[in-house]
Amino acid sequence: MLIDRGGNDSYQGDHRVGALGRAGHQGIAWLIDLEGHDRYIRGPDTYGAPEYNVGMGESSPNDNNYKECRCFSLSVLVDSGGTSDFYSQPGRGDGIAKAAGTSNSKDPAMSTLHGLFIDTKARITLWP
Ligand SMILES: [Ca+2]
Ligand SMILES: [Ca+2]
Repeated sequence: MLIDRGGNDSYQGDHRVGALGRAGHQGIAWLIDLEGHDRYIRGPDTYGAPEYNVGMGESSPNDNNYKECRCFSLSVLVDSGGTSDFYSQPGRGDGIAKAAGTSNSKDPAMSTLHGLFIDTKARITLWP
């Protein structure tokens, strides 16, 4: 979990380092930015498997332990405060809120669930 209380930040990552609010293999990842003009840059796919090239509030596949637990990951990216931000990933931007990830009915372990992306003008106060 990463919570940033303020400032103009630049977040960069790829599939190996958490990729900006991205969990995998039944993990949980939260990236919460409460203020500022921020940049979210996810690197190119260097793994060679597009289903792992996800992030910004979307989970990667859960194939390591899916047989045993039949559960998915939880990935969340929240940006609040109403300032404009830059997102390198298509489908992410100011004012967008959506559930992210896809279900793979043929191979559920390869589903990229669950995910949540929220960029909101609302100010979120986690503590006084
Ligand atoms: Ca910030
Ligand atoms: Ca924003």
